[in-house]
Amino acid sequence: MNDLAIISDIHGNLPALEAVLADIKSRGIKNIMCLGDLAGYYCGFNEVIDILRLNNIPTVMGNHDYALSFNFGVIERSKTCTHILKWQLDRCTPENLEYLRGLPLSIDHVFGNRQVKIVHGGLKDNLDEYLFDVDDEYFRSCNFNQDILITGHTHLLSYKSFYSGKIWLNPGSVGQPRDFNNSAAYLIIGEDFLPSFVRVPYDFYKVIHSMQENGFAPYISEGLRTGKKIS
Ligand SMILES: [Mn+2]
Repeated sequence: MNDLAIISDIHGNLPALEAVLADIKSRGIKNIMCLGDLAGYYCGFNEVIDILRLNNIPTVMGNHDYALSFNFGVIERSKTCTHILKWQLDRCTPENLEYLRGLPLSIDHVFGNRQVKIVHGGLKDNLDEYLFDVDDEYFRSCNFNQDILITGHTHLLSYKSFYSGKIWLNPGSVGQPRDFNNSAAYLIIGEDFLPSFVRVPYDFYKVIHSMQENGFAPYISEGLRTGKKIS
């Protein structure tokens, strides 16, 4: 059995994705799954979507992907996100728009002898639930009968294992870490089902400069340097 790499929340950050994929390749890992949010925030979104699409990496839909492909780029709670997504919608290739529209809300996958479910947000709302913690009651109320739940969206690393044997994981974000660490984050699940959280440094100034060149306000890219959430 091979290790499984989980990537999430790339948000158009091409240099971060390239660094993470190179790291995954250097470890000889061939199984990769993606928790969505390819779109949003940074300028390299078409290149990012191309890579996931052309490499057939199993990917679920994120809220930014949904907003771009089904909601005219609108995310109601954020003027900044909407402004960027409308810019991306004007430039999104037809192939990539069609690809985003076709992404599933969840994927069930068998890894070793365990059943894995991946979603962008959570079990109650696959697209837009911010899952900061999980307990047995959450699994019960959602009829979660699989073994391993992997969620993204918060951009924060999480790992919790239960007496029942269930495991909950969040790999953090490739393209926009929010844990005060500016290295790209991803997750490897080993053959023993134990997680390794990996950080990969990359040149975020490339992204900051390309955003500047395209006329975006500096605060949008500032978090790439500080590892803080955009406020
Ligand atoms: Mn998201």
